[in-house]
Amino acid sequence: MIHAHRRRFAVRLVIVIAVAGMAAARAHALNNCLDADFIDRRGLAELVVANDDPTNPFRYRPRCATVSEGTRIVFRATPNFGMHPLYGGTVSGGVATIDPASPIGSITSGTEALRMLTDSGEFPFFCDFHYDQGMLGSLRVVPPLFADGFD
Ligand SMILES: [Cu+2]
Repeated sequence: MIHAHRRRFAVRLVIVIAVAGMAAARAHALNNCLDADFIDRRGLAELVVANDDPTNPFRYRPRCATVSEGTRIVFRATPNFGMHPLYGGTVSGGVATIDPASPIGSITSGTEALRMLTDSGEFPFFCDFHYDQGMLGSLRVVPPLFADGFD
């Protein structure tokens, strides 16, 4: 009897936390990345983010992704970052703001740059030349897949 009651409370608590979490995430919507836009790329050692769409050179692929803590992000630019300087930061209301605390930092030359995303959080980024053409995105970093006791 007591156990059943506890279980019901626990289930209710999980639902409340989940709803609160979704509301918080939706409120952010950094760099046009809505919750439904984030593709699940958790559990990978490495993720490549590149403007490699032949039909749209101003689009990052993936544009919005969820990765695990410790994922190595490979940013790739075509033809190079001199033409598509990338900064960690947000674009809101047409105004781009560099986040000096972002682990993405700035990438302004070459064709490839590595970034280790070790801490959980959301890390938006944009191309300084083309953000108003949709060249922006965001990475959500979450704890490792098996940190919750299911391993
Ligand atoms: Cu660009």
